[in-house]
Amino acid sequence: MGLGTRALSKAGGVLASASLAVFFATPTWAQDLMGQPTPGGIGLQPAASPLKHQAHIFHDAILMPIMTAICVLVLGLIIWIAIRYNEKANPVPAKWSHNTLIEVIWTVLPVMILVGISLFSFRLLFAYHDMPTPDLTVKATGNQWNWAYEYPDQGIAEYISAMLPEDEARAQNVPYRLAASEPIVVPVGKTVRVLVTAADVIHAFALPAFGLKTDAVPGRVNETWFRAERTGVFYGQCSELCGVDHAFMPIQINVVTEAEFAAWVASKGGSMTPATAAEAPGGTAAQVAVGTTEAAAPAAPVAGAIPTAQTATTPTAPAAGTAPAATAPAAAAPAAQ
Ligand SMILES: [Cu+2]
Repeated sequence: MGLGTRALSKAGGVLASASLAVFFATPTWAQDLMGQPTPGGIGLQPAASPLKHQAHIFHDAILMPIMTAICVLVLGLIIWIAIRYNEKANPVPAKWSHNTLIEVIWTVLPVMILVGISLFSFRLLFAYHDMPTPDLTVKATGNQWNWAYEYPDQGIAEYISAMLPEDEARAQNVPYRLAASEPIVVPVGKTVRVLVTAADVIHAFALPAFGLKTDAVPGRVNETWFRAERTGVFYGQCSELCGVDHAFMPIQINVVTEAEFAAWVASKGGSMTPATAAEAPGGTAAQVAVGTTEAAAPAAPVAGAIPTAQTATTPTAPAAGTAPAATAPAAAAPAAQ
């Protein structure tokens, strides 16, 4: 019996140190697998953009301590009441009800806590809203069930990004169900504006490492932005239940050097220097120069792109055959569904 207990306690000790090791090892793994979920990972994905760093601070340094303090306080009160005021310890309970002071305290205190949280929350919200002048614009259209991307300023016509089939993902040693057939490619350190819309139902463009989560709504253009701090491959997913294949429309962003980006643009038939903004299909450079975010969401190119996205929903038929957005008639959009 004694031996068994000792063995059990030894096993428990090993387990405890193993779980501690896993806990402390997680950041290292997370570093290795930057941009994707990690086995046994705890906490948020490592940040790779300024906004995500701010979100980490908000979560780790403000929300979690407040939540922990509240939980400890409430648990302490429950334990104290259970011990001090149980039937044995307190056989004759007091008969009073209502205590104005306590009721004021437990109304005002939560309000003050929420107001305190909202100050930091709004600061982060405004940071998301205050996009610096973008260096690059990518339009992302959610389809059932893939993403279509377009680079209006570089003249890269819409192309389809579907989930990489399992055998190809295994062969390339990339994460199945996160890897995409055609990624978004952006240069490192540049402010990338993402115009997000959808062609059929509501999707959501989400990528944890950059702190992105923006609804993709048919007939509407939402805007978000990020600035990648390092090169690498980053994964996200559609984050709005959008149908049976909702889980199979990953988002992959490859962050590369400027030279690699220029080479990729050329390989896509685009140009780093369109002669004028107006010449690029759905070009946004003109609006960028003006510096107004209101003008940054031209309705015509987005609406015009919807029919092409509708017709190319199979992974086997990527960009081939899809026309640049500006050439498609905007009026055809509503008839698609
Ligand atoms: Cu979706």
